[in-house]
Amino acid sequence: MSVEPGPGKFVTVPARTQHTFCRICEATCGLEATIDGDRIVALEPDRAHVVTKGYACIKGLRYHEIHHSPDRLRVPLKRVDGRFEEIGWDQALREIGAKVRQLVSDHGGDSVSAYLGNPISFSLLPPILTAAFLQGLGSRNLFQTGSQDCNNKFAAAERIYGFPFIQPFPDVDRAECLVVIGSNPAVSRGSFIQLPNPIRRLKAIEARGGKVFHVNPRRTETAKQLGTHVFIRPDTDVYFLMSFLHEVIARNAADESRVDRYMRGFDDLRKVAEAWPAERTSEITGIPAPVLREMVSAYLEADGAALHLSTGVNQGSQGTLAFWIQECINAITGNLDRLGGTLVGHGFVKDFPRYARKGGHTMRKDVSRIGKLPSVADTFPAGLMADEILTPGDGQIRALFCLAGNPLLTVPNSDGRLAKAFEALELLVVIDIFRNETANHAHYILPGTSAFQRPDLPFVFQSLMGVQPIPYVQYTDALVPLDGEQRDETMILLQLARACGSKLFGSRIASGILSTWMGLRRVPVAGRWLGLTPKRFLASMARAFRLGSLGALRKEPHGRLLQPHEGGDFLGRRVVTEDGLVDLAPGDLVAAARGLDETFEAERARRHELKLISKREQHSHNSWLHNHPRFVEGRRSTNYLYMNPEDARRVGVDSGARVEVRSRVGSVTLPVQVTDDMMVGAVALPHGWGHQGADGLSVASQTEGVNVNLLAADGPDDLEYFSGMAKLNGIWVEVSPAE
Ligand SMILES: Nc1nc2c(c(=O)[nH]1)N[C@H]1C(S)=C(S)[C@@H](COP(=O)(O)OP(=O)(O)OC[C@H]3O[C@@H](n4cnc5c(=O)[nH]c(N)nc54)[C@H](O)[C@@H]3O)O[C@H]1N2
Ligand SMILES: Nc1nc2c(c(=O)[nH]1)N[C@H]1C(S)=C(S)[C@@H](COP(=O)(O)OP(=O)(O)OC[C@H]3O[C@@H](n4cnc5c(=O)[nH]c(N)nc54)[C@H](O)[C@@H]3O)O[C@H]1N2
Ligand code: SF4
Ligand SMILES: [Mo]
Repeated sequence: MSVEPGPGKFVTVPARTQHTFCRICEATCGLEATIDGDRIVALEPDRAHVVTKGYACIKGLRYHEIHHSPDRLRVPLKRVDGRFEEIGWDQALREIGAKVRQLVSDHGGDSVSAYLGNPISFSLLPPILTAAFLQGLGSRNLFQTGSQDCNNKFAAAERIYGFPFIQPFPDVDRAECLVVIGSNPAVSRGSFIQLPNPIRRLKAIEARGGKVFHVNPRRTETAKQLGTHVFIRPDTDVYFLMSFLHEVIARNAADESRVDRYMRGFDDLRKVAEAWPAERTSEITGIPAPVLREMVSAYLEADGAALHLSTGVNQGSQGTLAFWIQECINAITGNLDRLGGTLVGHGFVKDFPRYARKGGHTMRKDVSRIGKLPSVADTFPAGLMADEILTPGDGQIRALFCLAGNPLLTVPNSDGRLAKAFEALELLVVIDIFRNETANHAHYILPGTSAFQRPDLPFVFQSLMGVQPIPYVQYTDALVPLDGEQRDETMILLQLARACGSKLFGSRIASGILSTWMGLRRVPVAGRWLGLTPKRFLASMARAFRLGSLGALRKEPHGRLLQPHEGGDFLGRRVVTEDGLVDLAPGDLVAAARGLDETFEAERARRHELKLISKREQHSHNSWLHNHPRFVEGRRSTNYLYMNPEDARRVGVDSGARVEVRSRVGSVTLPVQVTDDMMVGAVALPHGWGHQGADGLSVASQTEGVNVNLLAADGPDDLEYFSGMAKLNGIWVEVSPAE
């Protein structure tokens, strides 16, 4: 209850309850908020939610405290003589607009770039508008977190299925065998699959007599609760998958009639696999041949099985090849497009891949200025940002808009070269809810909204890719109003577009994704759109998605179930390659697979050296939840290097000792935790730390953790070729006791 002064008396306003959904991770759990005036006083899991059914984690349940943090940005700031001063929106937009117009006219559109961070990607409109904003300026330079977590999947899917966003996911609730490779859903709640309550759902596989395997250099929180854990040496998954495929083919387990009817390239694929019997690869993967065979048997005997690889493999050096082989195994064994195997969702837009492909959306065929790396889903790798900014010449980046991201902690070689590059920018604009490490280098900081201040529909993975085992839709209103001078990111982007002269809706993607579906003709300038509120935008999109009015969606505050999956409606119907067949042997991937002999030998030569992997933590989310006091209490106020007892003995350290970790690129010093959860030869270090200089984050700046990305290399030679993925796992390191 709160008491507000009425005319001449006090009126008591009762606290109210409103349902919404969390936008921290892909699970998008239903939440029930208790709101008192402008304050959210409590969050509970929404027990009546149609899918998440009362599931939520500690991060979502404490999000209101992040939202109400005293450190939240409330006014626009401008850096003057190294200090941040308050500035009005009009002036900020005018000055930013003038600078961008000058840069575009002097140096062309590519001189202006943007980095789209992870949190805002869970809202529907801002990512689409950011792409439109840049395209409207004539810039190709959009960077995004995809090159830190998943672009290899987009690159491979474009080749195999004809479109990057066709992403089959396991039908977890019906599968009888699931092989989880490089994912720890107990902590992450998965990726490229909406997976609230992962433990209950994975345990159910075992309860119905099925099998779950975890292939991982670390015995994870998930593996400790269910299934069989199999250690794999970091960044050797492609060899494991090659042997898996080899074994499947050797057993004649391909479903030949299905392959003949719906796929092409099987003979070439067979040749690729020939070279990789399990005996050969076990030497570097560490997976004994009999163990691999046992997994293959379980997979083939199951009535519905899926291999599911995720971030742990994506962040290695062969992610595109690994994902390609995984998809081929699921496809040729008849598990693709069947209940219990892997499914391809419909999303809310009928035939989106076909339609988007026809319009060329997210299918650009160009290469980066530096390193000539291909664009993926119309973005360039974030690991190129420093080079693109620091290397003079035509198309050099001079301005960067950073929306809800913190590249100075999350991108390889951040803080080293990237910090230097950011200082060299003529314009850095950060749109965030906190003044983070990146914002400290900004010329302007614009205060955005927290998820609870924005109305929303499900984000792109769910709306357009449909990676939902149980399809549903939910709309949420904003829960509380803007505070101070914060603005909704949708409006900020529209206002920036107008100020900078971006022909927002003259651009292809925006006219495709927004104008067409919203039944509107091309509109050349942003000005016309400024009268629209985010809610009206969403209303148009909901109608275009054939979801009805927002009013109707609002009447279903716990979500609305959509048509359940039936399987069998993808192959032969929704594959959008030229001939409609699944391509099992894309030419350039087959050619690259030939090069694996060489990398295999290089791995073999270094098989006794230490390799570093990343680790996610229950109470962290990438770099941005360390500013909550409860999340960094006590021994959680730092990250640790996790190490097997045998390796620790060799280095001569025990738990609590401080060690120096060195890679080719940099070094960090931190305390060690000795644990036999780690494989011998692999060490793990959680990312997202290193906040000591962040004076805008009063809690996080007091923590002691170090930035693991000082150890990861950026630049074209160190990124995976097909996708520009940063190599964040499998980094060669040396560890020694710190002085
Ligand atoms: N070594 C290593 N590095 C990694 C990873 C790893 O596993 N290992 N993981 C990678 C992965 S998977 C990802 S996705 C990236 C993430 O990389 P980034 O997206 O660059 O980093 P985040 O920490 O997610 O940054 C979030 C920023 O968004 C702000 N923010 C939060 N909510 C909102 C909002 O609603 N509006 C606005 N305007 N701002 C908001 C936060 O304050 C914070 O400053 O990091 C990657 N980096
Ligand atoms: N609590 C929490 N939840 C999160 C996040 C967070 O920061 N904190 N981040 C969110 C984001 S942005 C994303 S993208 C998702 C990612 O979610 P997932 O894709 O499920 O990935 P992770 O949970 O990071 O699990 C990666 C696993 O790969 C293992 N691994 C590392 N290297 C290798 C390797 O070379 N081979 C194999 N086979 N395994 C390897 C690691 O030990 C780790 O267990 O999580 C999201 N959820
Ligand atoms: S699992 Fe946690 S962080 Fe992810 S959506 Fe659910 S409540 Fe939010
Ligand atoms: Mo991510």
